[in-house]
Amino acid sequence: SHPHWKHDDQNVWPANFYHCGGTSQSPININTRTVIFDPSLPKINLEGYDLPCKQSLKLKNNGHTLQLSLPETMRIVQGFNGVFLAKQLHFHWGTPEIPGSEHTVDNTHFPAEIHVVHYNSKYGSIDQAVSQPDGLVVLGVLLGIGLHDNENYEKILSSIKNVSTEDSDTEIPGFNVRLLLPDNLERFYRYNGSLTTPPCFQSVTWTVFNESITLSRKQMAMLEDTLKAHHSHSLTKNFRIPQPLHGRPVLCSFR
Ligand code: B30
Ligand code: ZN
Repeated sequence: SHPHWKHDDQNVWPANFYHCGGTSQSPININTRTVIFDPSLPKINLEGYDLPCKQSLKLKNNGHTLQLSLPETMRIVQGFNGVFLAKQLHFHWGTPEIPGSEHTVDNTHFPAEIHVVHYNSKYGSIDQAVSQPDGLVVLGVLLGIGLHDNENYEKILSSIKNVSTEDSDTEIPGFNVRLLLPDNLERFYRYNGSLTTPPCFQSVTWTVFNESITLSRKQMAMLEDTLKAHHSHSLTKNFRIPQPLHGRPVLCSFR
């Protein structure tokens, strides 16, 4: 069911997927010295993120990431041009030696990154939206290592053992997805970019929050060690390296 690309092959994505060679690709390095402060960036307003327990969510190992399906009752009602409906969230990570965030800040990778993917309600479905210039909004959170287990992420990470093989899935009870995001949603970077995986459509308005979240070393190891892709290869280093800006502005909501 999945296209035949691998993160190990990312140098040849542009040869096989036209858009991957475009000039507005993601991820990028965020150079904090050259970002442009824009006091007019509107506040992001999330609705319906506090899911009831009885709403079960599908957690899947799709062979290139750990992905949690989200209900369209979760939406971004302010902060962008239009209403954006949640579809899924997923992770990118590396190894204990090779930190695997996709976005870098001043050329430094974080250990991992979470993406919460939303599509523009005017397109009716993500399949229709995914190739449109104003089709998607992705919220990115950089994940670091802290001393304590993160109880909010534990709801997902404790189910990894049930999806260790490619294409396996499991159901987890609803929870407050807002708690996966940083406290401060007002400090973020904003730029126009792409899907970070093939077909790399240049359809994403990116938001990367300034505040990062920490998992314990043990929790990060659950991501790094436990998941397998096809032929039982470890599912790891599933990040794309930062792409050229080609003159794109990177806006910043804070000083
Ligand atoms: S990301 O947030 O830029 N990493 C997609 C959405 C967000 C990102 C990357 C890709 C996406 O919707 N891709 C198209 C659909 N997919 C996705 C999938 O669910 O799993 C199909 C595909 O094969 O390319 Cu695998
Ligand atoms: Zn992603």
